[in-house]
This record gives sequence, structure tokens and C-alpha cells, in this order.
Amino acid sequence: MAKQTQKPMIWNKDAETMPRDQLERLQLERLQQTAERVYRTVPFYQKAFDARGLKPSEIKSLQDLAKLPFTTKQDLRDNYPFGMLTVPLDRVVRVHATSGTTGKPTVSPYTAKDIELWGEVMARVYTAAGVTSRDVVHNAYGYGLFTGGLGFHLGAEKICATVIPVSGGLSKRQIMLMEDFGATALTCTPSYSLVLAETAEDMGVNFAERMKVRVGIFGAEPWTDKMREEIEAKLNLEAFDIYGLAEMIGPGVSIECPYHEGLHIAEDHFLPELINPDTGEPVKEGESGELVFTALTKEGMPLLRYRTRDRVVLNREKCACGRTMTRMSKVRGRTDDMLIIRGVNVFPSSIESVLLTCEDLEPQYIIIVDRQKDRLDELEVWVEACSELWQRGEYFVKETEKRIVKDLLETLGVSAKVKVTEPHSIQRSEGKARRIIDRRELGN
Ligand code: DLL
Repeated sequence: MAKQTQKPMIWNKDAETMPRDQLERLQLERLQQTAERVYRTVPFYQKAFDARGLKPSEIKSLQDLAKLPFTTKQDLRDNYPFGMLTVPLDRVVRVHATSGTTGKPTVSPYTAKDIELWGEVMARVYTAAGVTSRDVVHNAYGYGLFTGGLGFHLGAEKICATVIPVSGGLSKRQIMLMEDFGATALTCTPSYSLVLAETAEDMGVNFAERMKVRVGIFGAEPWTDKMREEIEAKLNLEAFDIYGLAEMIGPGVSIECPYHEGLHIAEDHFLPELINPDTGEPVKEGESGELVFTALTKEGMPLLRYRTRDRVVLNREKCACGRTMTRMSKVRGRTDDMLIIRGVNVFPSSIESVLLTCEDLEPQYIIIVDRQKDRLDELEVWVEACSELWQRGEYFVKETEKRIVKDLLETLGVSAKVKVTEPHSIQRSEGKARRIIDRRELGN
């Protein structure tokens, strides 16, 4: 569990601790305005409203949200690149994009007002993690079309911290710079934080002793609480989970507070719903479902009921930190990356949890799913040994493999082959880690 080293701080108290009835009135007002605007300016939405026989003026309560059409990644592809804009392109001051698996990226255009909004929600993020103007932020999220680098940069400047725009890669140099510049906060993907820990070790640098880093804000990919423990132990910092997606704004949609009991959603700007991915109906309170967001204050490309495909649980209770904003659990997987292996639903996060309970293994792994012609699906997990295990020799490596096979079978209900590999043998990532190779989809 994360160390509670700080007392909660709040960037925008009026907004973040607003009584819920007031917040809901504000959300409704903003929803009505946004629906009117997209209906008037975006042909896609006009068609979708008309097809339902719905006029924006019929939205009278937050429950009416359910009458609105969903927006999917496919809709964004169909309207690529700027078909969903509500303003002329000359009002757009920046464009980000996410690389898709199927060719064309998904585009996120920002007006000047959208950039301001992004700065505001990122300032909330840093403040929730206890980062202030006195901090030196080593920002190792990738700069470029990806929203991570520039989003964290913007927020750090907004709170007047000292930001080091190092981006990803050249890890040895990063270790040197972190030490020389006295970084106190580290921002990068959770998997890259472990690469940095490993690099320091290889360089003979005792990270915990030599670095002043006390806070890490990690996101952009799924990671479990077990992974959090590893990171906190290796880097000697308090790790905060941050969530976001380019279609809404980028990082800044939600963030943990020092209580680490869910991620507070900036609900005055991003209205969350939780649905059953198969039926589109809301799930019952406390159940897990697919997260859907409506952008309430975006100017350039406000999306209605955007299907994130991320599986979470929502908690609407007020938090001990004082925030009234709904909390989402850590992302428990994606509705589209759940693997179905021999008919059994397998979540990569469950595999990760099993692997990380074994102290002899490093948190570096890949999951391979394959199906030879006319044969059953095969699940294979490759995971790295820690150097002590590797040095103990083959017998102990094989024993560990057997143990993990047994644990995976018990947890997942399907059998898996396990290969414990040499330290440093699995490719590291500077950004989002790619951990799943599903050869079945490739048809070979
Ligand atoms: O990953 C924005 C971001 C940058 C968030 C830096 C946090 C830190 P996209 O590239 O559009 O945006 O990817 C969005 O990444 O739908 C989730 O599936 C996944 N994701 C993002 N944050 C988390 C997280 C950025 N904390 C997609 N935990 C989302 C699990 C996450 N998954």
C-alpha cells in the first residue's frame, strides 16, 4: 500500500469539493449547452439525434443523458481527421493524436480554451499528488502527438513547478539528470519507472539513497496494486495513479489523492457513466462496467457518451480528502482486451497479479495467445527471473515455473505454459508497454 506521506491539498476547492446537488445542476446546464452546440455544428451528431427523433431541448435532467447517442472510436475514424470539430480549424491551436491499431490515428484538436481547461485539470492532478511550485518535475512521458508529455508539461507550468521536459528514452542520461537537477517528482508510465529503476541499478546508482524523488504520477497503461508496491519499494516514492484519454483531453481526467482509494474524476468537466458493454444499459451501483464520458466544457471537439472500453467500478461517496467528485477504481482491463481462452474470460491484470506475488520474478512479462490450426487456444506467459533466481540455476528456475503454472491455473481457471526467462531478456518500453501478443488475431 502507498505510504501516506502528505496531507491532502486541493487546487480548486470550489469545484473539487462542491456539494453534489450543486455539481449536478452545473453538469446538467453544461450538458444542455454542449448538446445544443454539437447538434448545430457537427453533422454526425445532428444525424444521430435526428435518427432518434431527439432534440437537444428535450434534455431536462441528467437521466436524459441515456437518450443521447454513444460515440465510438469507429465514429471518430469515420470522421477523420476534423469531421467532429464544432469550430473552424483556424480556432484550433494544437492537435494531438493516438496511434491506432488499424492505420489512421484518432485525432484530438484543442482550441486555446481547451488548452486552458487542460492546464486546470492537470494543476488539480499535481496538487492532489502533493506537487507544488517548490517541486522539480522530471517529465519522462513522451513529447509529441501523444498527450502525456505536453499535458504534464502544461500542468507543471500552471502550478509554477520547475519542469524538466526530458521525454522518454536515453535512460542512463535520465538518471544523471534526475540526480543533478534534484528531481522531486517523476512523471512517466509505470513500466518506464521500472526501466529507470533498473537502469540506476545497472549504473551502480542507489536510486533510493541518491535521488530526492518523493512522488511519482504514473498512468497511460494498466498497472496493478502489486506493481505499485514494486515501484514504491524500488524508487522509494509515493506512487499516484493518473488516468486520461486523448478523446477527452489527455491525462487529467482523474487522479488519486493521498488516500489512494480510487481516482477522482474531474466531474465538472467530464461526466462519467458506467454501462454494460453488451447492452449499453447502466450497471447497478457498485458493479463493474465500461466507463463512458461526456465532455461538458470542451470547445473544439466535445464528445457525447464516448465509449472508453475501460472497465472500472465507480464510487460516488465523498472522500476523506474532502473531494466530492466521483471516484473510479483502477482500470481493471479493457472490454476489448479481455482474452477469451478456450471459452474462459481471462484478464491480463489477473495474470499480472499472480506473477507479482512471486518475489523471485521481475515485473517484466509478456502474454502470448496462439492457436495452431484446428487446435485449442494456447496461453503462454514469459516472465523474467530476478538475477538471484537466475544465478541459483536451472533447477530453481524450473521449480518457479511449476509454481506459477499452478497459481495461474487456480486463479484463471485455464492452464498456461510459463517460461521464466533470463534477466533483461524482455524488451523494455519507453512509453506504454505492449504486453499482449494475440497471434490468433493475425490469423497465423
Ligand atoms: O494515455 C493519456 C494519459 C497520458 C493518461 C499520461 C495518463 C498519463 P491515450 O493515449 O488516448 O491517452 O490512451 C487512453 O490508455 O482509454 C486506457 O485504456 C489507458 N489508460 C490511461 N491511463 C490509464 C491508467 C493517455 N491510469 C487509454 N490505468 C485509456 C490504466 C490507462 N489504463
